[in-house]
Amino acid sequence: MIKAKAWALRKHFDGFPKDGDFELKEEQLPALKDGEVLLEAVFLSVDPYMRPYSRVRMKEGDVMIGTQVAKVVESRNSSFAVGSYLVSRCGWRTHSISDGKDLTPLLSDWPENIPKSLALGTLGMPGLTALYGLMEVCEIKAGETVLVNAAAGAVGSVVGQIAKIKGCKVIGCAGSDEKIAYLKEIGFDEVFNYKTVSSLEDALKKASPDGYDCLFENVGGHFSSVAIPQMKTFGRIAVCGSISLYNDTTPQTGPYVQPHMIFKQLRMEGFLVHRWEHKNVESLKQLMAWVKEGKLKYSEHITTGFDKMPAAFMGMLKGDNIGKAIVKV
Ligand SMILES: NC(=O)c1ccc[n+]([C@@H]2O[C@H](COP(=O)([O-])OP(=O)(O)OC[C@H]3O[C@@H](n4cnc5c(N)ncnc54)[C@H](OP(=O)(O)O)[C@@H]3O)[C@@H](O)[C@H]2O)c1
Ligand SMILES: *[C@@H]1O[C@H](CO)[C@@H](O)[C@H](O)[C@H]1NC(C)=O
Ligand SMILES: CC(=O)N[C@H]1CO[C@H](CO)[C@@H](O)[C@@H]1O
Repeated sequence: MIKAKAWALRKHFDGFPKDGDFELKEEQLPALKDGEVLLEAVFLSVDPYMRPYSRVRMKEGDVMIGTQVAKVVESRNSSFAVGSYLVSRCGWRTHSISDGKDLTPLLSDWPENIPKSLALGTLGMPGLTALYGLMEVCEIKAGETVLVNAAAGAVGSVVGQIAKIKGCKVIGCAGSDEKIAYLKEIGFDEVFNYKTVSSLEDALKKASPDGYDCLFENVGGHFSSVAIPQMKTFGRIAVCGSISLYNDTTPQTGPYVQPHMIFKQLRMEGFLVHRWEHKNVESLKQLMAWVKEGKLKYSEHITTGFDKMPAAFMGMLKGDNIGKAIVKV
């Protein structure tokens, strides 16, 4: 019999998450039934959505939601070979049993020299989010100017690079000078540290005096209020995330967007990556091809130890990560 460890939500987050909001539990897993597989976590993902979804998808005591790259260690289902790797949505657990329904195998020809953890980042949900937000929502065209915030993160770093591949000019901002150096290294045209510029408005005007065709919005709040007036006529805004608002207890208010939306004839659309799930296999193949060609570079911020899951999650919210925040068991 296997003893699994799992991190549960002990108490709903109130403002920024705290150590005491999490609780480490042990679970005894039963023997496998026909059709089931036993999974062992190899890499776990910590993502911003866990903060807002904790309120609506979880009750106190539930295991934290999330995905992981897992290895099949025992199988009573011929579709899943022992030793194979897949992405599971079983949450913050070291071991789990699945009937196979919520499992996504890694691309079949995954190269040896590409870390499997990328299935949680550039070659997984965040990479797909970047691709769909740019291609389906912003509908970027060569020659356009794209602005992305949280640019050094899992989604943002892929957004900038795909926009470059598609022939756009890319402006990105992030919260440290080390991140800014990284963004230059991976080909962003203009970059700035939003925490140290004296005026966000001036920084945006300086980075692109003609304004922006597309805004890939990861941050929301104040940034959004300042960036929307900098859009060009017929600009498109893909509302992907609003991390600056996720742990508010009192809602923030800001300037109203309607006049800019009207007079600049802007389009603003929120989206969830799952909308284009039917295209995921071909999209992942495209992302993999760019990675292999060296056109899409990746960085990971890896924390070692399942016991450090809460710290890794809180660290990501605070901006510790360049690229995807990952926990290695
Ligand atoms: N719609 C969808 O389907 C979908 C899917 C995936 C992700 N998302 C959203 O996309 C965004 C990025 O996700 P990710 O997984 O790529 O995370 P990430 O960017 O790798 O990590 C979060 C980053 O957000 C930045 N940040 C935190 N608080 C901030 C604040 N108050 N103002 C500005 N920046 C702040 C931090 O970087 P700095 O050092 O730069 O501050 C931090 O590193 C999130 O909003 C997430 O919810 C949406
Ligand atoms: C294996 O799992 C899949 C997905 O849940 C299921 O459709 C299939 O019937 C299972 N196969 C066997 C042999 O149990
Ligand atoms: C009130 C509070 O704790 N605000 C923080 C919420 O989390 C973001 C990062 O996710 C911080 O930037 C805020 O300062």
